[in-house]
Amino acid sequence: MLRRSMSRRGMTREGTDPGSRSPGASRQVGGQVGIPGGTPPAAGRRPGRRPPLRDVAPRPGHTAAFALQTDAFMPQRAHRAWPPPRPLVEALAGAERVVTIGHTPPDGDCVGAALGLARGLELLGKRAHAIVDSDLPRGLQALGQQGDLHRGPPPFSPDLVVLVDVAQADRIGTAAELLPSAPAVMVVDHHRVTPRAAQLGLAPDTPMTSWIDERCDAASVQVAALLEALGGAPKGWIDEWSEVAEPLAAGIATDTQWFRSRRVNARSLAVFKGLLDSDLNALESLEARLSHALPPTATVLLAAQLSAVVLRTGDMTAAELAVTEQTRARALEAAQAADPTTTLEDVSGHLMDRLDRLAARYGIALLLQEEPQGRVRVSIRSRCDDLAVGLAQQLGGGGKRGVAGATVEGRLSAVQSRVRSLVAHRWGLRSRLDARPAGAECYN
Ligand SMILES: [Mn+2]
Repeated sequence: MLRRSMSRRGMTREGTDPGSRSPGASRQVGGQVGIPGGTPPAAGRRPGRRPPLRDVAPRPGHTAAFALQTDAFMPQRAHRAWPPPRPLVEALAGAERVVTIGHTPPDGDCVGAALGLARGLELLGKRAHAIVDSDLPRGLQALGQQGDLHRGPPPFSPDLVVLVDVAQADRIGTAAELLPSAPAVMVVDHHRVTPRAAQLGLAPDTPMTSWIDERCDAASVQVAALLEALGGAPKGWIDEWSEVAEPLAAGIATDTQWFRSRRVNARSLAVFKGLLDSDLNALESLEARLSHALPPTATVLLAAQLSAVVLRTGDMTAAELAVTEQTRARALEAAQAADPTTTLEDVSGHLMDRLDRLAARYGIALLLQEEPQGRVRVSIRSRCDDLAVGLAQQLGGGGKRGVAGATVEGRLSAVQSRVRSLVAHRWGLRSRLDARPAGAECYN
């Protein structure tokens, strides 16, 4: 729960109030986001006239803490930053019993969006039930501490089933069983996907609405926009709405790697700021909670047992980490000795946290994690926007903007050579890649 001191009330209210035309608010949406050392925002703009929105990429160093502390980014209403399509707002307004579903394996955005939407709809007087059918890392478990994040079906029969951050039936675990009998289905996603009724296993003529926007940094931003369009958070994300804001903020923070990822949209920072109400304490507690820090015994064990190589040809390189099911289990055991609440998802999160740095250094970063039932979870990051998504799509997965993944059937070694040959093919090679052990260079 976000703790908010009363003294901060009013600090940013003007900017977050939907009716507000404060100079600060209109300045911000001018697209001319004031950047320290850059052009100062134009003053004296006529009130009531909003200049068109423009995507402004925050510069390196524009982190969440920066956004909350500076007035270079003023808070912005999500439904103004990303106006949701009318049919979705109407479908949600007309629904009484809603199930929200995130993907497996989970991430902060799908948990945040599923939980945030369910909590928001309940505040708007509906029944709602959020499902993520998976074990969760500690930080994400804590988002559902009110017992409102479920793995199983709802105690009511839904009149609307909403998929968030996912558009595939085979990525939602047992929640897929709700789809064939769903009276209506909605898909809210920011990946490069085309939801199809047949693939989702819907009965013929099931009404389906979807909002797919790849420019949106997180499904949690879309959910914030939908809730605002429904009349939620009328005075900003304060009071009871702060409990909706928390998972949504977590979703945006994790999907943007705390705004460190390239090409983060400045509007997402502004929406994030509105959600956290410029509360640095809330930011810090969220950041601490969502970190995947493992005890040293576990990280030492991982470092010793995972395979880390650098694939290269000419001056093109890719870092590849591969970890067996057994090594992950041992690392989990070691971590649980220090903190019994640690889950396997914390181990995965810890490994994935390294990928962004590796991608920055090597161009491509791959993580292959052996999972039960002969499957391998492949996570891909790339400096180049389309590369990671392209590779993941060839493996039957997907993603967006340099962040992608897939779950692939097969043994670790088989999937590893398949991934390597895809990389080689991208690089225009016919021969096998040169793979050199990287060890400490890759994992430290
Ligand atoms: Mn997402």
